[in-house]
Amino acid sequence: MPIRSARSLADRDGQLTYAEVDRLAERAALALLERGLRAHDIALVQLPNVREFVIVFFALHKIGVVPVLCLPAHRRAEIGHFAAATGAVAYFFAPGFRGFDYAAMAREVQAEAPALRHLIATGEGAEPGVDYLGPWLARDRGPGEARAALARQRPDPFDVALMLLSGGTTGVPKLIPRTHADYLYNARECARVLGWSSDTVFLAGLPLAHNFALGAPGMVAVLAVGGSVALGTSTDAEALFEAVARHGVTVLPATPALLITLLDAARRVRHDLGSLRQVCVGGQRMLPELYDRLRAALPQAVPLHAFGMAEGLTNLTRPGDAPRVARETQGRPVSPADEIRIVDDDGAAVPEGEVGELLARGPYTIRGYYRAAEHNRSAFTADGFYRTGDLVRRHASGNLVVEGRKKDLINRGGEKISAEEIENLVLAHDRVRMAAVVAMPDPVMGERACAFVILKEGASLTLGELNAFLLAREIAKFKLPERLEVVESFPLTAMGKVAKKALREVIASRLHGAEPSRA
Ligand code: J2J
Repeated sequence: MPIRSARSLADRDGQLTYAEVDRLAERAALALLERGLRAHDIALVQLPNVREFVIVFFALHKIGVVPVLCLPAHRRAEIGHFAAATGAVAYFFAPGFRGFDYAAMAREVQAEAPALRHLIATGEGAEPGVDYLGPWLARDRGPGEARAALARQRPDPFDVALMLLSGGTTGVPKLIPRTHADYLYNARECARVLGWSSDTVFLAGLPLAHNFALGAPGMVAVLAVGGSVALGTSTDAEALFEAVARHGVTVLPATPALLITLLDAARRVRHDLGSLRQVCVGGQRMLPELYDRLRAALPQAVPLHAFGMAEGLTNLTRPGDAPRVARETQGRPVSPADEIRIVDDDGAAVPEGEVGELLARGPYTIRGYYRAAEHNRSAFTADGFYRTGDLVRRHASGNLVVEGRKKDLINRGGEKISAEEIENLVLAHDRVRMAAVVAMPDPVMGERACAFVILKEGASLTLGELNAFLLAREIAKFKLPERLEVVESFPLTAMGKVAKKALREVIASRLHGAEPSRA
């Protein structure tokens, strides 16, 4: 069914008006209150892009419970860590999503997290110890009771509203606390600069748990201006194109990796994509060549760059930017109150137009990660600027161009993998003496993870063996190294640290066939 009326939410089960979403969120909020959840409690939310994501998100906001937005791909290691780090009292999941048994994982996590009292699943069911959203959402209590009970719970706008997960350069992902006021402001500024309105129909195919699809510029931004949101659980080209045609989608967010797949499919697709007005590309740099392909394939849609981060600062190109600026730059901050600096290794401003690290401060950029005092000392400057770890330069137009990064992570199709996190796991293998995980170039994903290892005397190891070992640690699959390079020694920097830049060059040249591969 096309989204004909503004102000609606559609998923594969049909369409809901804002009022219906609100009523369902009220019902869920009341059920949570009855089970003893209270303001400032923390809840892990691991839901795909289905209506329950939106209902639970707003239900928690109504009573001041803080969702930690986990990715559906996360597994026991990550979920267990979030539960332990936050003392979460509730965990929301979709039992059989993509064939994975989330209920079994929930039980295992719960066994080690005494505070985790409530396991709450979508749909209906009868697993002991699990509550189901289905019956909660079906129970009508009349508006009087609901409104009165919820009015007393209304959170303060400056309270933490949600926690996002950091792209991660540290051993374990850091949690990013965002307040109601800052998040909504960020989302509204995105909607404003992109000219969104009640005519906007946004297709969330990327996970809503990501800041990009959630708010900047995502679902919350669309809802803030009375537009409509279509939810998709698949990033399959056929499914997304079908959704564009069915709902009359005007805005499609994508990573460059997804866009490449979509453009390849666009040649043979039969769906009508004529409604698309903006394709918003972020998470990784979209190269000018990809921008050109997008323009040629969808001439009616404006390609936009989104260079954002869950920590705050959102940069966007504007629909009115000159073609050269729109093609070559990653945009500029959305708020006039955003402050940015581009600095060298000593923290001094680089000369205009030169490359340096981007620092950001402003009304919606965090001043610290959750419970990470020590990490915060290095991740922020003394005067409160967030060190993004991104290397940028200012374009003559004033927009920013992303030239690289300082931080030690792998950006796999927009999904961030902390090198340190994976190195620690690889090092736990009893045949491994030293490990360094680096990015290797990939034509679609942009980057994939390559593990360089030094083995113990006489030992051998294959990629399959390593990954079986890592999977047994129950981590998200997207973090697995996709290539293993066994070496005798690591190049070192002058400081005696592993020279990752040199390792990146080694693997890049091997992939280009300059040197024979040993994997
Ligand atoms: C280059 N690098 C980019 C881009 C993010 C909008 C869009 C993306 C994110 C996101 C987001 C990039 N070109 N266009 O939160 O609101 C890299 C940078 C950045 C890191 C943040 C949003 N867009 N990046 O990707 O928190 O390295 O947010 O610091 O997942 O992704 O990652 P994340």
